Amino acid sequence: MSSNKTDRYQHHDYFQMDELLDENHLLAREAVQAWVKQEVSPIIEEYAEKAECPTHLFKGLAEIGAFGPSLPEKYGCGGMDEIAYGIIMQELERGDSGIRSMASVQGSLVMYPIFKFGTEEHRKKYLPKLASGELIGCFGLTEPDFGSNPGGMITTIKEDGNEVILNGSKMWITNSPVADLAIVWAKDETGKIRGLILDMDLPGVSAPEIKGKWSLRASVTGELVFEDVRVPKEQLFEVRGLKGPLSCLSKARYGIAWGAVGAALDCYDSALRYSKERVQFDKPIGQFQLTQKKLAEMITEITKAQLLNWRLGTLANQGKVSPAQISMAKRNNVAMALDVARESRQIHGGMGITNEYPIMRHMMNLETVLTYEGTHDIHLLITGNDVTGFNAFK
Ligand code: TGC
Ligand code: FAD
Repeated sequence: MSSNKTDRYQHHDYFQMDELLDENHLLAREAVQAWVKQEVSPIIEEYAEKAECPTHLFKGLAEIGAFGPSLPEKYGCGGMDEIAYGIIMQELERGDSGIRSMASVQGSLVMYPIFKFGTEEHRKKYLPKLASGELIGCFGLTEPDFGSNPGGMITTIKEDGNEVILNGSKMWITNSPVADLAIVWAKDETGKIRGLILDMDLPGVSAPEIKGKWSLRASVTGELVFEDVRVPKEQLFEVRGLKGPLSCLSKARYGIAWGAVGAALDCYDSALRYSKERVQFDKPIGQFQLTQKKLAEMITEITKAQLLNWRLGTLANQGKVSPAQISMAKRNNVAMALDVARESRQIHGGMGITNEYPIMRHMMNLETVLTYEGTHDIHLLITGNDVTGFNAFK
């Protein structure tokens, strides 16, 4: 039985969605697919097994335009639309959720807030270097005691002349151990949440790695610890309140809604091929109704998620998408991908638990994707709040 480490992946487009895409979208997809095939697929199982981040891929991600694809070209970014951004995330996550994370954090959680909330000087100073991968960034919102409820954070900044003094800690921060800068969210003396661009080399900053993850093993995760860090005031964003970080999350959650479909497509593709090749009781297992039920339901759910993404992207391009619509898509598509991974694992039988196939890696990764950027249940509560007008968080 041949493994999915080979490059036999076929794109699955059951409802002819490609007709809804323009030439730029298709070119972006082709370029990222080719890069993933050449640079990610051959090495990813090994890096995941070693629990090591393939940091050499940052440069390649920059070269294919994965950092800030929908931010303006004048800052060295892609200048593409939101659908192109989504397609890029989909193709990266078909390779691995951790690789998509490398791009999500850099583009949506570091470059986007600098673009949206920074000064023109910030934009000119940081965006081109972040787009080219010369600088790597991370995003510090979550704290040890404040995950789903970031508004409760206890990291603080205190004014002192031309500087602020930063104290506190952040937890579960993608890329923090390898980052050159961090977007950090902290409360000022009036209790308002402020954001700042932090140089990771400043005295008092440390970023110990979090070890022992069984998920997102090819992505590096760490803490951020701040001990009396003196940050120049000009590094602060003007925006105040939780809407600052939450609007960055909207951008990243949008990318995850697309990315999760990529992981699901890879699991489905592998299961479909396996079902035609694997013979039991003298027949390919794809001839059994129970296998067909799994495959038919997988492609149905993938197709529904693809349609949801296309509409989400269209609304985003028109500037009409709401955070609650993004939450619905993130929640639906990640849960769908996890279900597809589990069904795909069953179709692969015992082989499905090995690293000959990508299924267990995707499945384990998706447990993180279900949790970060707002958990599955938090997104359900966002939808509940949106449709009823009643807030059930607190
Ligand atoms: P709430 O009172 O609802 O809102 C506070 C202010 O924010 C505004 N707002 C948003 N703005 C833009 N985009 C959104 N998605 C927004 N959601 C809310 C809101 O209008 C309000 O504005 P204003 O002007 O009235 O002040 O806040 P709350 O404290 O009740 O919390 C709401 C809740 C629970 C939904 C929110 O805190 C939440 O989303 N929690 C989940 C936390 C989360 O997602 N953390 C992610 C951390 S980063 C991460 O995981 C990166 S993974 C990276 C990777 O590797 O890919
Ligand atoms: P908790 O908030 O403690 O939640 C535990 C459980 O309680 C969940 O099931 C949750 O749904 C449930 N729950 C909480 N509140 C409610 C409620 N009101 N009603 C019902 N149920 C509730 N954060 C960053 O800031 N930057 C990053 O780069 C980043 N990268 C990450 C990378 C990885 C690998 C992981 C695992 C996490 C990352 N995160 C990052 C943090 C991530 O966003 C949080 O883990 C997530 O928001 C959930 O917070 P928590 O883990 O503290 O869980």
